Amino acid sequence: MLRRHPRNPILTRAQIPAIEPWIVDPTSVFNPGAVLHAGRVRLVLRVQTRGRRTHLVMADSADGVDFTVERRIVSLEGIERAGGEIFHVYDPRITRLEGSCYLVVAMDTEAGCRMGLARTRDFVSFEFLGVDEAREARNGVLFPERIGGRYLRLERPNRLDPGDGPLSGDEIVLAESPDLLSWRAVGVVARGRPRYWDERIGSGPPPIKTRAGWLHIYHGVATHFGSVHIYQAGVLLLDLEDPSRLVARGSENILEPREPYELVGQVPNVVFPSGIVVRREDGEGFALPESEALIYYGAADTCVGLATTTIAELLAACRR
Ligand code: BMA
Repeated sequence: MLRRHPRNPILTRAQIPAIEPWIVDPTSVFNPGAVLHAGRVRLVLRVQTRGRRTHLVMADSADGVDFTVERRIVSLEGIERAGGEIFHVYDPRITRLEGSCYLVVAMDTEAGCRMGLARTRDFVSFEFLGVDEAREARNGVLFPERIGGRYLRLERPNRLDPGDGPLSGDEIVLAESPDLLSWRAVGVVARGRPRYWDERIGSGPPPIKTRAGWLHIYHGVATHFGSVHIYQAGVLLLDLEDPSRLVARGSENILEPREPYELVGQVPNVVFPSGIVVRREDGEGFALPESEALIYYGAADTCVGLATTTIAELLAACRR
């Protein structure tokens, strides 16, 4: 039900300019964060080099399809204060909140995977605000507003040990915070469904506010095929006033690897939604049902795909 853009993949490693000596002929670009900023679509790309090092690089577009990639590595000012060695900063999710754009990033550290937070107002300078030391987790996404005075975040605790790779998880948890830095888990909003398409799950892009509730795209991993895991995208809906309450969840995926660039690459069989842009909302910030949604996703951990749909279609998929 998502429509792949005819120009997919919309970003490949061929479009990443050399940023010597750090980025030269990189291996891949994937899992971008996305936001609408001053009428333009901004992506924060995950660029991976042949040394398997990860850098964040910005891209900018007027139409959301044709991107110009900046010749500059995004540096999160103050990240050294996090202490210890940080191996990778990746999979940024961007939320506009109280006039700033916040990035929740995954950080591979000596202690494990942690969620870090950075803020920017202009996409020129990025201020690192802190790291959540208390949690082994990934796929953190902030809500675009406070609810009941609290900041809210969806996150994916890494409690499963697959034995042959990084820790993973099968729950999306709602957490709350008075200050964006200290977080308390409120409860599980969705669990993996063993034997079906979404056995392990984690948040995709930040939730979208609609009159029907918080619309949320997540990724699900089918692990029962043995030789390969299949990453797909699905939708769920959370209650507007109490987002710890699941209102609806689609039973089928809405995007699965089918095209060659999704089936073949660095990690085969992966579509990994990480950014969403909705252009039309009403006066109170609710996305209009007829509004188009641009969904950016990593394909096979190698390139960036774009799939489009409408808010109304996504809401219908939640109830199917
Ligand atoms: C997940 C994350 C993503 C990645 C995906 C598929 O666990 O590491 O960054 O895109 O696996 O490899």
